[in-house]
Amino acid sequence: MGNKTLAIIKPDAVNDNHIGEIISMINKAGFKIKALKMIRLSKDAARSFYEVHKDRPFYGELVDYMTSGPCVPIALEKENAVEDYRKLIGATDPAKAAEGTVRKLYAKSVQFNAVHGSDSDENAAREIAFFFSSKELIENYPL
Ligand code: 3AN
Repeated sequence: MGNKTLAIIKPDAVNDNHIGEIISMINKAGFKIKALKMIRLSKDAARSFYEVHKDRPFYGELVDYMTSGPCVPIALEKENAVEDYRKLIGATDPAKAAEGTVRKLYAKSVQFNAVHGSDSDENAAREIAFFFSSKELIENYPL
């Protein structure tokens, strides 16, 4: 058992065929996958997911990007999940991301930055519930 966080492999990384490498990095870093799917977000769903950013100048572009192709939301569990996953993915801007992080390897820019990670336990719970019903979250795993 541990804390949960929501990862999303975003449309640019899906389009570039990096789903496998990114999931492998997540597994090797000790996270357990509790739920996973591939979906194409509607504009309304993307607007709602990123509502916290609605007054930011990049909100429209962010919604366009997140609806440009399928993405892969993944509910993860690990002790200290939120912080450890953000360490694994690196800084929002790949130019500032540490060597070996997901964004250093696969992000193209601050906008097309390959992956999402929740920024608090509270947001993780909200974001996981946005993509997954309680029935879709696998309990009693690993065995
Ligand atoms: P993070 O994804 O590291 O939590 P946030 O929450 O600040 O970063 O930003 C959410 C998303 O909005 C980013 N992943 C990126 O796609 C987009 N974004 C953030 N800052 C910018 C920016 N300055 N210009 C364009 N898009 C941005």
